[in-house]
Amino acid sequence: MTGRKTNLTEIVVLTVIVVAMAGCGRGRLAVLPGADQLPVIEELPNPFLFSDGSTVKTPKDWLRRREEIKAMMLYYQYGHMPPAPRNVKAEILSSETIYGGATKKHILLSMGPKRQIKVNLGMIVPNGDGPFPIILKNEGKGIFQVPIAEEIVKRGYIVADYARTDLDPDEPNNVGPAQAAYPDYDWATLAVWAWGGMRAIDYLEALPFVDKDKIVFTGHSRGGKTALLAGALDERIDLVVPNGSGCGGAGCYRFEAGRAETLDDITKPSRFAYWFVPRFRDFAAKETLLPFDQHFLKALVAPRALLSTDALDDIWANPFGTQQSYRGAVPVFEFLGASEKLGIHYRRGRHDQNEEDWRALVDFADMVFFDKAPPAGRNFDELPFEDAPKPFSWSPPRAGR
Ligand code: GTR
Repeated sequence: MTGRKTNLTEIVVLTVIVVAMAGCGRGRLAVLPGADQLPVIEELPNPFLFSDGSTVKTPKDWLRRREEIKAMMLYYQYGHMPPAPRNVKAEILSSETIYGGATKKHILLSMGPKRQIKVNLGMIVPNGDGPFPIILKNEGKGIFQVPIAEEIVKRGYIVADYARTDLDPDEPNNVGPAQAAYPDYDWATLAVWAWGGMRAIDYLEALPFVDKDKIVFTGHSRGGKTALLAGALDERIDLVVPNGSGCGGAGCYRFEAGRAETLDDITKPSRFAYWFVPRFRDFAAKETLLPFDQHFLKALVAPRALLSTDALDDIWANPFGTQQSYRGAVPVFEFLGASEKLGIHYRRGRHDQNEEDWRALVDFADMVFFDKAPPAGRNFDELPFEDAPKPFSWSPPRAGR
């Protein structure tokens, strides 16, 4: 056991250094231990523990640990993305006035080698000069699908959405346009979609009427997984709102209640194996070997803001596990002095990002961006599974020690 631990430590430390030095190109990536070399961790792993066994003691230490967590989660779960191409170009295909003064624009973004990746982006901008906070959503096919867009625009927010399937069509055994443009990267579909959101932000944050300190990124279900991944990695995103994201998103792998989707379910070749790197399936029915759980992804967002919105009857999306990973992320937000930036919201009902979810999102955004108190009865720290046992035994370091 001791011998194995020493090896593991050495490999992980070396790998992190190599990854940091080499960038993200697949050919140059070092190898982390395989599932069969990793120790069993029954509880939610300790995010403050470096892979060499030392602990985070200061917020500065956390920055180093954050890089380690990023490297690990991309290696085992999502794959590595190419850097920003810095050549995102926008063509405005149409522009019209709606809602008595707002502007609705259909934009085609092109990017990457030979600008061969093309992504449709929709945007509705309130009347006036701004700068306005912006809510960007990733969609499947099609754009302009936010259910209460008019209400949100009237509350002073830009709503925007992009068609993630323009980057990757959401089919197995398919090399989509983004993967074809960057064949040297091992990015799986969720990473491709998240990267597309970051590229939309490259364009949006440079617009004079966009408040680049108030960028929200959201999505539903597989789009929620996408949103959380992008939000964990891209520090330009000020508020991340995964909705109904469950397995591979805001739910954790180690704990679930009822028949929620498991790592084994989601990575089956007949289902969504292609959303993840192939080695992720090595952890099917062996979740306790994962050196992380999804509270690590949430922790990467801190000290920026994160709200997960979920439906209590959406059992497959593991609302219970979302509460447990929220609890696992709380200590990191607290440690970084950002406890009020982490929120959770449940409603009754099924798998959807409905009007109620959107209203919760905008109320939370109003609170973190403008210090506006939420309407009476709206809480962002209410845990519906009151009897759930605490999913970890570690305690957070005291900041500044
Ligand atoms: C389900 C899948 C979930 C979720 C959902 C969706 O079938 O099991 O992980 O992603 O699809 O995107 O609607």
